[in-house]
Amino acid sequence: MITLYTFGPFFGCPDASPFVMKGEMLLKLAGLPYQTNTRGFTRAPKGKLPYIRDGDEIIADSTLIRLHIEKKYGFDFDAALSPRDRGLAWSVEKMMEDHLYWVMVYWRWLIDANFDRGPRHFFDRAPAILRPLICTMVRRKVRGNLHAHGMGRHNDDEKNRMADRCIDALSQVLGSNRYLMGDHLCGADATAFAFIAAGLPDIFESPMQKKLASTANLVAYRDRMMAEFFPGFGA
Ligand SMILES: N[C@@H](CCC(=O)N[C@@H](CS)C(=O)NCC(=O)O)C(=O)O
Repeated sequence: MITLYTFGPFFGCPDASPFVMKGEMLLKLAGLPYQTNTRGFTRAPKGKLPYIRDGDEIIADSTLIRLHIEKKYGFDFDAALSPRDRGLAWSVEKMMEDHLYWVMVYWRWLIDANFDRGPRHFFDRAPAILRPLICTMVRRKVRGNLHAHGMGRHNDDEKNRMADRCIDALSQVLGSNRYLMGDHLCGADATAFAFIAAGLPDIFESPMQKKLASTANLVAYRDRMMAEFFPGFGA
């Protein structure tokens, strides 16, 4: 059976990480049996989660997990989509992963109050004497990642305007569809669900959270997807 390495549920979500939620959704969409394991981070081949173990193979990165499922199991996540919609779905997914994600990282990790309510608790099991040092080091690394990506170089107003356009674009693509691209699920539903779910918890106070929470079709989509795929979690 496939093992998916995860952080575990946090903030009312099936996982703390949108990429892990995406990975789990991909396994669900493909109908593959899997188990989760929250103890794999220190052995993560690329230093990040998710990764999976599938027999003798280890595949790290949610997109590579998708490609692995497509190749090994012959599963086409986008079977219901036209060629144009395949392209659109992939683009929307990458907009969330490579753009919106970094705004989310900023609000979660670099704003003290949000960090205290959220990511600080990832380290609750570390020895008390080391916890402040670990938090400082990890936040420094996150700040460096944000700077290297480029999103971290923008002021709040600039980040907010960029995030708003992403959220509007996502909402426009979803429209009144049941799933992201229409009546049928596709691969990008894994990502759309994961990133909307990760952006909505109101313990992370931010303009981005407020914008998401006031975008009715995205909230309703999160609720529908949560009920269908993670019924234990509620909205
Ligand atoms: N491109 C990767 C991104 C995964 C990723 O950024 N994971 C984050 C959590 S959201 C992580 O594990 N970060 C740990 C670290 O950078 O130390 C994917 O699609 O899986």
